[in-house]
Amino acid sequence: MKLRAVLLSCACACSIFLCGCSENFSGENLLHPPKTTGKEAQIEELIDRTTGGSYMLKYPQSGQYRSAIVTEDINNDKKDEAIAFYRTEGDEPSTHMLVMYDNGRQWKISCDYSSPYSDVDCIKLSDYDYDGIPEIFVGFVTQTGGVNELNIFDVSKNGRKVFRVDFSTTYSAFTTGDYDQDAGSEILTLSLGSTEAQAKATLIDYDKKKLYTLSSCSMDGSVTKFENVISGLLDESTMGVVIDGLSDNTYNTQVLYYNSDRKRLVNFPYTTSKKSNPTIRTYLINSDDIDDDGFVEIPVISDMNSDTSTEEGTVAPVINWSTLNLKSNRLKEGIRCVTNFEYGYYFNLPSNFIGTTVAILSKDNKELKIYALNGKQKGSLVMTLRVFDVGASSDKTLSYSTLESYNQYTYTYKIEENSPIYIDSNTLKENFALINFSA
Ligand SMILES: [Ca+2]
Ligand SMILES: [Ca+2]
Ligand SMILES: [Ca+2]
Ligand SMILES: [Ca+2]
Repeated sequence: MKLRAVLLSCACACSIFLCGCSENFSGENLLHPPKTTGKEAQIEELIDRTTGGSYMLKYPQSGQYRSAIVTEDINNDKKDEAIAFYRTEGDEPSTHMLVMYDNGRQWKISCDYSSPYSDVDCIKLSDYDYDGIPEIFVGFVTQTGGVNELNIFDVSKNGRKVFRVDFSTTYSAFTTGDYDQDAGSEILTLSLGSTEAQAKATLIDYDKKKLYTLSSCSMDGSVTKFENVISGLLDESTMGVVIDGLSDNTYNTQVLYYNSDRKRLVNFPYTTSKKSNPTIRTYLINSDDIDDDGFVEIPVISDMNSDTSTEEGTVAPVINWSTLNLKSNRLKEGIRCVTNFEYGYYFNLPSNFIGTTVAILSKDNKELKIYALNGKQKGSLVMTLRVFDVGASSDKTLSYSTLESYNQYTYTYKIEENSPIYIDSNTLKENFALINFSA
């Protein structure tokens, strides 16, 4: 019985979501949300009354909050507030944002803001004025591709009043965090380059009851899309932002951080080095804290130290998961993996393999053989990673041990008995991982 109820409410939520998604905006198709019960019903009734019953909910396109009606206890009084976006006919293309609170008897409106734009990019809650109550950050999608408008709304302590902060700026991506180590959050906006404007990053801070630009710096103008923006530690005391972007047909990484000594925002490598960018890569592989130690790693892809192709195949690409050394402004290599992009796996190289081995991928990419290096030439075979189609005949797979099965493939390995470089089965298994392409 309980399960059925859960499934039903799930189906209702989905139908609201799908209607909100629809761009069909003729009068006959305006949304009348299915009647729900409890808090949701009261919020919907309030929206109904405010709009005269004819409206279409809009949902944020990116970020943490994706539903058309977001409920969250913003002012920490154990009662949720609600934020909803909608459009009404005849009022196109403007989008309304309603902020609502529960006064104990009924839901009331604390803010009805009308934006001239038709879509919502994202909502973010973050406290920049140190009063313990997060502000509501709302991005609207402008008519210019890749450009959004950021607006900020300040919620009163009792949650019953919401003021629009006299500040707005454009951005392609933005994030918030304590980037200057003063225990309060700043806002960091990132803009792509265009014919009218240079690509840049701007760090916005708060002082004397005002938001102001603390520092800004140039960004790579050839980047046309931000693939991944991640805040994290660069060293023990410096929070930075790591940005993976698409530029022509390659990907690269920029690292932004506030240099407290020089009192300015710095972009590695664009404003720190004229040398070629070591992070350029042809594979879409994003920066991440891959070992969960709080520091963000950047993938630097290189070939192993050997001739790049042989009769049996090509040298497998190696990802050097690197961190930025802020003193030298150089990348510091960390975990190294040989990678098979076609069949989607990594093999972390154990320390005794680094500088002593070469990995060769077969022409069909199904076999990855790691050899000991003999000078610069490949020497004896150490181990093999082999991908089989599920159901491959057992006389083929006989000498291999299974690591994992995924989709239609079985991933297997074999360690050579007389290998000149030591590895045991457990170490091999611990160092093998499938790539999570959806992450
Ligand atoms: Ca509340
Ligand atoms: Ca605040
Ligand atoms: Ca700060
Ligand atoms: Ca890490």
